[in-house]
Amino acid sequence: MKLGQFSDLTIADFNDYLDQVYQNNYSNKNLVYSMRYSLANGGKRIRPLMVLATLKAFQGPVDQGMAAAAALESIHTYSLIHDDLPAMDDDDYRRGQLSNHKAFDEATAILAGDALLTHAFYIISNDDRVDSDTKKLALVSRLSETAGMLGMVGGQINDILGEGLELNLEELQAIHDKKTAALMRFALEAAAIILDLSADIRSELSHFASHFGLAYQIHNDLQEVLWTDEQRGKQAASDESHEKNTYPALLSTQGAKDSLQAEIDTCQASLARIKEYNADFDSDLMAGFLDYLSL
Ligand code: GRG
Repeated sequence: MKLGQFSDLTIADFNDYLDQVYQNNYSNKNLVYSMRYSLANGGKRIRPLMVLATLKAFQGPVDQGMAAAAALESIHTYSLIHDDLPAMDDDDYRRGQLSNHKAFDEATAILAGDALLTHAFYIISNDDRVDSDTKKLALVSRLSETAGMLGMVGGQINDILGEGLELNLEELQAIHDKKTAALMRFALEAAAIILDLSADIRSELSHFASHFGLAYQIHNDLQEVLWTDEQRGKQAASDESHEKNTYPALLSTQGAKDSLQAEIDTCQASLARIKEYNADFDSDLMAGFLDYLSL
């Protein structure tokens, strides 16, 4: 199956599920309204899709991944709200619309992020589609590991501490392994937990997700450089790209493109190995994620 075909239907189902989870019928309407604003405003849903497509690729029950997928998107959304705050990136816009603290106010944005983070664990622990408490505990454990100080938040603080320093490639990769790839590892591991997959397959899925995460970050950095090249002229773009630790700043635009291709090749080899472990694995469906990485 092609990922596009799968994602159209599945994302619609996922959005309905998310809508139910975050119904705006609570007394604290402004908080939930602000959470829904950021959950709804145009994200690509790639992380939830990774959970659900992995289940599908192993011919598993896609509906059992909804809670993990919604929890993951909640945490991703909180990270973007907090990342846009004046104390972090100070961005007025996200996905072409006002960022949460501009559409509401800073206190609401901080609390919306806090509530999305906390509710992620509520969603998983109160889910009735995954019928094993052991699996739910494993999902909570892995999500807290990949999102918190051992994962995304740890990567974010190292990124902030590294600003203005000349990091080497290994240091940059270590930051993005935590900041970006860790949540993607959770996506594939969530499916592996639900399906109770073997340790060999789990570790290969994790390998795929780690390299996909790095590729996603390189792609994101390159898009910014190529966009600013177009919009503001090459000199402005290259000046700016040196302020922060990004792949194009460290490796040059061409070097970053080569690294992106190398990560894509690693992902493809990883999918082929999973297929060797399990002949029913739909590697073509998962290869669809690599289409996100075209420039
Ligand atoms: C504030 C705790 C905290 C963490 C922030 C994720 C993050 C860490 C910051 C966001 C900035 C950024 C560029 C992170 C790299 C990961 C990345 C490419 C995020 C954007 O993800 P997409 O493209 O977003 O999947 P959409 O808009 O599609 O949901």
